[in-house]
Amino acid sequence: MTQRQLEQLLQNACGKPVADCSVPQLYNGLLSLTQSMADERRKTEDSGKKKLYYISAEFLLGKLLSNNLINLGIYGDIKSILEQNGKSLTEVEEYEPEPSLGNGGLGRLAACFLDSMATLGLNGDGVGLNYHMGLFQQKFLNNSQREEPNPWISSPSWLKKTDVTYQIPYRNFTLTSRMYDIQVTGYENRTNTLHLFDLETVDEGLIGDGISFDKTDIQKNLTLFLYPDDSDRAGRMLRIYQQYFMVSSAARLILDEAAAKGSDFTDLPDYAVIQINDTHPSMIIPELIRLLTAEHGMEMDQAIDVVSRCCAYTNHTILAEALETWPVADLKEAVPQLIPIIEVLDDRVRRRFSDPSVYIIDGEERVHMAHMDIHCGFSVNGVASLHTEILKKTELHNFYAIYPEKFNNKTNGITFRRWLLHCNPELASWISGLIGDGWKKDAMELQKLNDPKFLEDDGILNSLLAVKNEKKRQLSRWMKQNGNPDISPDSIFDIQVKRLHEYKRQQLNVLYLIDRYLDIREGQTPETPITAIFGAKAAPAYTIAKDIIHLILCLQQIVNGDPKAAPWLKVAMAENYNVTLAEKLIPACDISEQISLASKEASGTGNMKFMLNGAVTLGTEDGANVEIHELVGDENIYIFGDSSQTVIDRYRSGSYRPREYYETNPRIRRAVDFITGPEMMAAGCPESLNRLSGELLNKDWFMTFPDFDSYCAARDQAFRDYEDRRSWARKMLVNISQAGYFSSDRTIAQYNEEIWKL
Ligand code: 26Q
Repeated sequence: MTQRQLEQLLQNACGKPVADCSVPQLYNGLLSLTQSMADERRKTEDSGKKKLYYISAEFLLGKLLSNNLINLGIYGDIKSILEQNGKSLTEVEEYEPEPSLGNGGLGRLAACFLDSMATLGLNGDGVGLNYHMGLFQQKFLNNSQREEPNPWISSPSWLKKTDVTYQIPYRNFTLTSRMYDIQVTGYENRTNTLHLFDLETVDEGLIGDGISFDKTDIQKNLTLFLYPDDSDRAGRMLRIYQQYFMVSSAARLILDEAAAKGSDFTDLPDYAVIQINDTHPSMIIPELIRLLTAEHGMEMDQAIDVVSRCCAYTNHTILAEALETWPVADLKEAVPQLIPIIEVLDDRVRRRFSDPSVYIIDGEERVHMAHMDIHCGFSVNGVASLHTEILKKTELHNFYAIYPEKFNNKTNGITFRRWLLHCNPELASWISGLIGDGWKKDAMELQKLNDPKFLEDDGILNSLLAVKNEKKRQLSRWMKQNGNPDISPDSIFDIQVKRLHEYKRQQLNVLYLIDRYLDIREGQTPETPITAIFGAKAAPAYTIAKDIIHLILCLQQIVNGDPKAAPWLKVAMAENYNVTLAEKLIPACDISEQISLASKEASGTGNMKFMLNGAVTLGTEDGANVEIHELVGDENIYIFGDSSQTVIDRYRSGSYRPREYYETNPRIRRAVDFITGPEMMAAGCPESLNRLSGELLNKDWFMTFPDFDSYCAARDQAFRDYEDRRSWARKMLVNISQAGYFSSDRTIAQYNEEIWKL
């Protein structure tokens, strides 16, 4: 298609000449143009019999317009058409609301996987829920997080209403679910679909102050929010209602699609493979068995066998509190029809195995969702090699002993379309200038960059630094225009962005910053000024996580307001961290903070995005950091802290006493005392700061103190090494060149070869 023809299509879609359109009109026109182009790439004829269903409570998509334009191969043409007409694609991009259907890594992974499945031409759709308010919007008020609803669905929207509806039965009532579809365009390939089920009767008027609402009014609230506060029973019940709504709709869709292709359901595994993304969709197992037996007349044994050959489970965490268990009584209250099925499954386990640790229903009458997945699925995978090893050796050891053949590793990946082509076109074209365009389809070609002819060429290294510099300038401008602290692009950008969680240890980062700040006040200034950037949302009911945000914001106020320190150290916590913001922050990063307590971060995927964009990792030997370390070598990463084995042993022995570190390590004592010192107390809320300091001194469950000294040493070393710009640029280049392994195209190819077999 020529640019003229494309412009004509766009003009038709907008209903008037491009030059006469407002930004919203251009957005509407581009949206409908891309939707119709995507539809043309829907390959029904060669879809094949078998389909993958990726079922997930979250799909953290990010904005869709640019990604679709890139994948349809028209980004450059559209950009210049708009420019020729005096319009800016950037303004249209900014106008688009970001879908709010996810929270963190698990949801973003699902989105990357959708992109890669379509890109590889695989027949795979996503299935989830259409939360009207999604995850909350974060506002900072009095140095604290405040949550507000995030009404992201605008008109027009990428969501397309379908005619598909299902009746979802609960104990006391039946609800109607309706399917909405979002097209998923692959990079120069087919279009797949994300199916999102929604409740017809949702009432946004239920929302009161902030994000509060009546949690018991299921017929009005079911698809209002992602992860409603489950600190009380009503919240937990709502989660059960939500999960069942998602999986019952998904199960019916899967059976309908298989039947339409000729399945009599005894051969369902030839038509459907179901990837269960963590345990939130696990109820699909008993629900499918129930539908096959109760509504389609299949014998129980056969139904269990058929479903078990369809389902595969991905584990994303070993944190005990995130491994879902539901009281039988709660399930009985909402979805009593599942209880007899779950009891049959548990009964079969008890007849085969004597070890109570592998039962589905435990001695306290709780259903262990992961146990059900492992017994009633054909595959169990972890998301990075260390994580899978820990599952096999420790966390799920008793299951591994029973079913060694089910366990496998699929190291996570990211889509290079969004995380390089889209967010960092400057770097993408710099790379193509050196090694051509092949890496866009085969990410391993990035290794061509790992060549002395580039690594030893000052001109090339300087031009790489210039790209980074430009991205830092862009970020600084954006931060300033959007009410965030003023940051200098000539400082070192040290960034930690991710969900706020104690195991990710934002608090360790803060302890370092306090220490550094106090040093600066005493005259020990760094060579190059440092900017420590944070972005994180805390779950609304997670008190300590909110305390940590409060601590960061108070420190930001103190440090940035101190004329002695501010020229050397800035703290900048960006508000409402989301995919759109990540796309601005990651390309501008020099040092990527991946400092979780070893053994706790299953994989991490931010670490991969930073590496791909030429940041150097400062991290523990945890999750995929281990694989990054192996790929780039000791010279090109900063590793610190106790090993996962040491950590696991320390938990086992119960020997950790944080107070001993506080009493014997003067730097730790100085930093912790600062949290409850007069300056902090004046800036913040004493109750919150005291609680946090008490938590560290008495519990420190994620062991920040034992790693403190080695963290400080590694971080200081990285800051010193940054001074040698030439050798730093070489580290950047090695990181970029080795990032190809972390393309989600590789991950998805492995899922397909070893699990899905489409
Ligand atoms: C559980 C119970 C009750 C309420 C909520 C939850 C819950 C919600 C979300 C539990 C877990 C999550 C999300 C987990 C998540 O994002 N895990 C991340 O998955 C990434 C992709 O595999 C990994 O890279 C990260 O290491 C992992 O933390």
